[in-house]
Amino acid sequence: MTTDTRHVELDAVVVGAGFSGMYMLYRLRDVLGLSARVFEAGDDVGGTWYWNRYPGARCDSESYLYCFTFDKDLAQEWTWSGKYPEQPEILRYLSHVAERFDLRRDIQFETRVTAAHFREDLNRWEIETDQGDRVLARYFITGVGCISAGQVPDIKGLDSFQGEWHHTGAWPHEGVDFTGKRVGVIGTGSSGVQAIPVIAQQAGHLTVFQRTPQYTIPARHGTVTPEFLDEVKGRYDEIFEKSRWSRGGTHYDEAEGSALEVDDDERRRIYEAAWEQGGFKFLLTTFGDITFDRRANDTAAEFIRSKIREIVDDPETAEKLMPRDHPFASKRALIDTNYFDTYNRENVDLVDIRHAPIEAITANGIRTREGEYELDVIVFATGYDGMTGAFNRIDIRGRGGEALKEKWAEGPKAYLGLSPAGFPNMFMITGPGSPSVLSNMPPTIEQHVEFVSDFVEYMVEHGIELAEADAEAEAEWVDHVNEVASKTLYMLADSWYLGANIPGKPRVFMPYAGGLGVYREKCNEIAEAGYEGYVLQSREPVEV
Ligand code: NA7
Repeated sequence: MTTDTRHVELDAVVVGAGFSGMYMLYRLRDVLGLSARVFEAGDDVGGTWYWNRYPGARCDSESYLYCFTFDKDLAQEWTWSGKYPEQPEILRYLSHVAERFDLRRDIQFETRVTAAHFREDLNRWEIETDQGDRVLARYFITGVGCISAGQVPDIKGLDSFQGEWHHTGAWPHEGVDFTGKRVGVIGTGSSGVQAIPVIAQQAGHLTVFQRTPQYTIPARHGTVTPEFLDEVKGRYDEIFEKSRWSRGGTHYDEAEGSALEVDDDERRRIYEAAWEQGGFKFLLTTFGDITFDRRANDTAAEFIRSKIREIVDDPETAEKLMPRDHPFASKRALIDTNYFDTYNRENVDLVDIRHAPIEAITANGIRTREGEYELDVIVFATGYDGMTGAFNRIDIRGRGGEALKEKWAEGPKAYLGLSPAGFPNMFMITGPGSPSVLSNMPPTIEQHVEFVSDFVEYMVEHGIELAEADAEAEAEWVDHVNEVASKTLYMLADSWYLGANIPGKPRVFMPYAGGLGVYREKCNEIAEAGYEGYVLQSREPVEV
């Protein structure tokens, strides 16, 4: 156990050593010259990619877009092996970044932050950890991730199960051997859709317990050639700049036309081409109104259903796999490799638990209303208490001892998704109310980190002791986030974006759907106007 931070005073404490915490540390320490410490629960860097080691775990953004852009040499020297980066490779990349910038010396691993209280008597944050550390810090910055608080549903009888079970987000480092075993997977979101085809190849038998059928687009994963990487690297400046100002954090030419303004043949041709290219291009580059207009969306949804009909041999299984109760991409759009084909395998069965819900987990497997399925291993691909769950696990208190959890009881509130009013000098990287999970994460994280570090630099230069979001500015931002969301189709699905997967969680759309580029522009305007919407308190009384 490291105890060298007991009762110490630092400029900043950062929670989490994923993309966010690592870059934040670099900016605070190496760019601004401040003292900073990162606390990380895992025993190494990586965040999401440290925990999510399930079979098939892979990023849905293309490799050359899923990386840091702040250092040109770093971008040039790293070589990705595939079109999409797989979990072990992302972890190697982040390890390389940690080494290159000597980050680990200021990261305290195997340490969970348990409490962070704003001490009004000191104008400092007092941070406590499960290792007994107590730190006073001027700035409290969270990089806790949006989908890090794993959710194992409360199903009767789990304790009695005689086999082994795992949640995809807390996968054993040594892996799980499925050879010859009877495996059950509950959940068909991103994690399930990635894991199911890989587990099916190894397991004796796989039963998939599906509550909601999903729209998923083939990734068309494969290796990348040196020529491709050379070409991309030669254009990195242009590619990165475009992704920074885009809606989804990519450099794709985002479509603007309507799916309703072309005839059926042309529409089908465009969808076919995007289906062949694979990945998020289907969502971003086909038609601009898919996420806003239900009739436009229906055309994409029907196209995907036609593909399911084509791919899946058994018509009854195909029917069960066809999503009809929510628009395409109103839940997180999914990218897969051989997902629908997997249901043509002899050793795979699909159980519709919307029709016959799970009643209990027994000693031998899972019992639904219609029967019992004997299993050796259960995989929970059941998702996360998204965006707010990781905050609620820490006792965070602002002015007057107000708990963040209480402040957010009706739904999260924070100015720009960065700063909750009443919590001075607290900044959240990819917090609720920011574009975060709706765009490619690394450029989104970089924008947040750079905004925060520029703000901190401004505070240091201008002798500002405290920066606190103005309650009115916060309320306006939350209204804006809701208003933008209300114009999308996101509101029509029971998704984790809306907290719908967690019993009792308020139904509030949490990320900002305005897009990364628009958000960046707003943040820049706010910074240029002297951090409008924040109340700034000077360190010394200003002489007039
Ligand atoms: P998701 O996307 O939240 O998917 C969870 C899946 O588990 C989804 O199919 C759920 O069905 C299902 N689920 C959740 N709770 C239950 C219960 N109680 N019973 C049965 N089925 C259940 O999580 P992922 O880990 O796949 O992906 C999270 C993010 O990671 C993803 O959005 C990307 O950003 C990367 P439902 O649809 O709710 O009916």
